[in-house]
Amino acid sequence: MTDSLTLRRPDDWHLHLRDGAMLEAVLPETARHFARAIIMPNLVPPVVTAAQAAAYRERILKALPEGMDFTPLMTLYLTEETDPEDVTAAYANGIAQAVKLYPAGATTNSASGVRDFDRVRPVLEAMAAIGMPLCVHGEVTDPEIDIFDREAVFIDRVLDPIRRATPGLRVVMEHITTAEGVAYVRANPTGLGATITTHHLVINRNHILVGGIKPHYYCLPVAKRESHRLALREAAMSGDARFFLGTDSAPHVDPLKECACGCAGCFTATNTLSILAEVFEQDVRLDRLEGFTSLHGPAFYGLPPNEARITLTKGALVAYPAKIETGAGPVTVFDPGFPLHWHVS
Ligand code: OTD
Ligand code: ZN
Ligand code: ZN
Repeated sequence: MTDSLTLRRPDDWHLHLRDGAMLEAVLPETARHFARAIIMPNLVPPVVTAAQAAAYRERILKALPEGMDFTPLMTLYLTEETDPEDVTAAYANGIAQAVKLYPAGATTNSASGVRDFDRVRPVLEAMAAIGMPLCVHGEVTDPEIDIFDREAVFIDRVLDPIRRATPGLRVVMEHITTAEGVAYVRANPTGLGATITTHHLVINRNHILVGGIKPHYYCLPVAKRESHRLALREAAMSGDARFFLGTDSAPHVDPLKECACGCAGCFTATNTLSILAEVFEQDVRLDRLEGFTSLHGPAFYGLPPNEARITLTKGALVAYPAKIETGAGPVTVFDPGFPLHWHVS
């Protein structure tokens, strides 16, 4: 039986760090284990320009505790006014690694996102020309489409047409939640990757709704039925380099989750690696964990994998706080619903 596992230090290819007091509290939770992360730009106001991304990057580095080693990889929030030249210069200068596409209204702080996809064509074409990845929140916002179908419909109505119209555009389908998402990646061998979150490997929609509503399991895209969770697990553990970890760890203070109109987002930074080790072990795939957490993402983004290593050791129950305290209020840590035994060092 394996009880110790050494991996290259992982990266998180989709992370929400927020700003101010929340940033200060959640950043160490990620930096403790992860070397790099793709930082989501959905602040209020959003991080749209290269100058805004550079300033946000400085705030992150300033909030990083002494002695911690962490590199934020910045993204630009795509709007209908985004200037293609600002985007390509940001990529060339290393200020931003990717652009983030939010359909307007699809998720938290996405109001400035894209309504008319034709209006961002020049940006997408400029990105395709230089190989800059587009990270996509793949859900339609049409009120007539059932929330559980929004990802699959987005692939057909929006993503596939955009990719066909923009040859060479490199796309990351963020936080896929469906068997259709997995199948679309598999059917398109070039220029397409997908992140998978920790929580979508663990919960299905029953976990949110059965026996009382569980606000800390509510996120977007919402968890789907069990067959989809199983498809995600299979993809994450398949060894296919197009699937990699993006936790989508998305902190909200408890009063904003535990209320009549609760915010979407699961905060998983604190215990993500212990959960993933447990999940991969459950499916007898610990040998595939390093690819998912530490190798496939850098390969997609054209970056070297980290040289540093972490060790996961199986032992007594892993203790983690139910909540972390932040200057903005308490944030509940994701509860996977099963005990954790893999310690990270
Ligand atoms: N989903 N919450 C948030 C973002 C994500 O779609 C996402 O990336 C958030 O709070 O920023 C969430 O449920
Ligand atoms: Zn999203
Ligand atoms: Zn996110």
